[in-house]
This record gives sequence, structure tokens and C-alpha cells, in this order.
Amino acid sequence: MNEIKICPSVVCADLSQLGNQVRLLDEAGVDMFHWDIMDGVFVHNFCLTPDLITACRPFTEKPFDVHMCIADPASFIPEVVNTGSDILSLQYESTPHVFRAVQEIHKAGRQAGIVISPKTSLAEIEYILSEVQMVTVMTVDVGFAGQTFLYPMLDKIRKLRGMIEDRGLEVDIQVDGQINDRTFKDVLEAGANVLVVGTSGLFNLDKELTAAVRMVREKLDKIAGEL
Ligand code: S6P
Ligand code: MG
Repeated sequence: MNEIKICPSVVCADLSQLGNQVRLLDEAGVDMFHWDIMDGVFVHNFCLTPDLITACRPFTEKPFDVHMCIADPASFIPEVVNTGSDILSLQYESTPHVFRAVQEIHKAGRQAGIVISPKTSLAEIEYILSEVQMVTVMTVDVGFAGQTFLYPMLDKIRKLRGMIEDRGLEVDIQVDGQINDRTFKDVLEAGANVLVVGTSGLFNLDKELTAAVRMVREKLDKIAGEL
């Protein structure tokens, strides 16, 4: 089984204290950070920006994954590379030339990820699977925190894990959208290993982030022990 990674969704943190929140989450033992960039075009919402990510980069050395849920992610690769982020995750549906975009990310020395909306089938991404380091399966429609988990995505995760194993690839499966105590077991059983945790999955558990992260880690360790 791939290493289980806790990946807080930074947009769900206290935005007035962002640098400190990143530092506290790092010290509490999270594995990486998830940064949503939204542009009000691909989704009807605005979110974090490259400048904000750059400002928070000095607060941890842990990997930053940037979920580029914007109209034309490929055209913003240089800006996101300049933030010092480690993984650039392209929203698949708004990236017309995915192969070229993935190559550009690799040329910049970063890892490439793709993010697929619930409506996108695995057949669409089969051709690019061997080129990316992570696939994110959206378990809600992209755009907002606090939505409803889409249970049919469990089968997608299961099939994706099978495709990765059949091909002998090393690809992380990240899940994003309502990943919390109610869904941890289901997504891990299905084959996900990178868990994006937001308000219900992490930040609401305890006002002390150290305690909240510890609670998540204990739950995940327990589930992993039972799998
Ligand atoms: C949703 C976005 C996500 C959310 C994350 C946390 O469009 O891409 O990264 O920030 O899923 O929200 P929640 O409430 O669904 O756990
Ligand atoms: Mg996201």
C-alpha cells in the first residue's frame, strides 16, 4: 500500500493567519499542503493565488500541491513554478493540451498531477497515466468546500488503483472533497493514499491544530491497521 498522506486544504485554515497556520500544521505532522487556485471563471469562486502561496512557502519545507482549478491552467505553469511549489495539479477538463502541459511541468523540475472532476471517466486519462506522479479524484464537484461526498467516486478510485497496479506504475491517488471521519475508511479501502482534509476533516476537530492533526493521524493509522 502507498504511504498514507495527510494533506490539509489550506483554504479551510484561518486565512487571517495563513503563514502561522502552515507552520503549525507542519509542526503538527501533516505530510503536504493542498492549495486551491480558483479564478471565478472555471468555477464560480475565487481562492488562493500564486502570490499568497509564495508568501507562505518559507513557513514549511513540506511539499506544496497546487490544485489549478482555473480556466487555463497550462498558461499559469510559470507563475505556479515560481511559488516554489512541488506538485502542479492541472484540472483536466480545462487543460486542452495535457501532454504538453505535463512536459512543461517536468521541464521545470516539478511533479505533475491531474485532477479529474466527477463527470470525467478514467478512459479519458488512461493515455497520460504513465506520465504523471499523482491523479486527484474529485469526490465533489470542484469549486467549494462543504459539499456532499459523491459515493459513486469510490468505484472510480478502485478502478484507478487497479489501472495503476496493472501497469506497474508509482502514482499517488489523491482524493479531494468531503474527506473526513465519515469517508476516510471508504476512500482508503478503495485505494486512495493522499487525503485532502478541510473543515470537517481537520480544522473543525479541535481549535488546536496539533490536536486536530493527531486525531486524524490516529484515525488513519487505525483504519490502515484494519485494511
Ligand atoms: C473544492 C476544493 C477542495 C476543498 C477541500 C476541502 O473545490 O478543490 O480542495 O477545498 O475539499 O473542502 P471539504 O469541505 O470538501 O472537505
Ligand atoms: Mg482542491
